[in-house]
Amino acid sequence: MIYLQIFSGASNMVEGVDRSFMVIFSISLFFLMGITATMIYFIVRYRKTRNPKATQIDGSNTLEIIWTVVPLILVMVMFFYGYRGYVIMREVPEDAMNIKVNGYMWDWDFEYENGKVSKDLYLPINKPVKLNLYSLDVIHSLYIPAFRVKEDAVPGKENYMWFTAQLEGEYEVLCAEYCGLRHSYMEAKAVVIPQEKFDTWLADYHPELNKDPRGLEILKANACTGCHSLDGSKLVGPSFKGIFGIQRIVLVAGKEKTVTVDEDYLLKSIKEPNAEVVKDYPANVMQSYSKVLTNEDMGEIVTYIKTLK
Ligand SMILES: [Cu+2]
Repeated sequence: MIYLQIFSGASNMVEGVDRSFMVIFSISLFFLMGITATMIYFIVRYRKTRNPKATQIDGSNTLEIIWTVVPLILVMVMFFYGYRGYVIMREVPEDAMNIKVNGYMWDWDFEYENGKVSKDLYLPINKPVKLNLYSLDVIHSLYIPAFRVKEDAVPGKENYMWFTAQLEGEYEVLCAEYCGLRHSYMEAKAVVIPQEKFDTWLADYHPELNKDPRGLEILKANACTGCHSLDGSKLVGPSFKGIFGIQRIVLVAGKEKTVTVDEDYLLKSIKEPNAEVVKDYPANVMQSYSKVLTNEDMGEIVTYIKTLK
């Protein structure tokens, strides 16, 4: 696990961001120390026993000009370094490699130009890449601290970031916009490898083998798996694993009832998720999917859930 990553040359954005940070940090540190020291000096120098009668001061043009002009210059200096770093981030080189990033509750998908989809962000070293950011549900934010890049993925809006990875290694990818219960699990790896290795990795793609069953595709596309695991682990809702055919205690209007998880129950749970909620799971968390999914889609989901023994 990588806790802190201060790799000075991990990407081409590091220099601009770190310089801007250090400029603001130095100015802030200077004033923090200066103001604190002056304050302590004044408390001692002008305490009641030493200075019993307060002096009345009536304006000073010189002072007012100084404390207007000096901060103005300082914020312009901060703006200059911030802007210089920012402009580079928004101007994507023409030869950049495009990667489509889908953020959803609660995972990242990285889709390459040949259609390969990866859970981790593989990157060739010294090659500019443009990440086109999309969200399938709520606002997320793609954050790679070591590369000093962070951009929001906003539903219904296109956003992007670009950078050149300059140091081989593995780096943390995080979500930096609180997006719900499993926000903190929304992590991935950025893996920077030499171009030849990357080409091999990218070419190792077999759409016909990798293709998910249709039901699973629908579950993923609608972010169902954010709340319902496929491996038996308990998330917000019950896991889909081994669920078909078993009996469950559900609550119907506050009363317990035993149901068999069959096709009818699964379809009803998709259309009216709050009608018969399994005991010990929160109610009113899921919304109805009757307007989102077609009957055919729902059938595919049920067919897929049957296979999860
Ligand atoms: Cu998120």
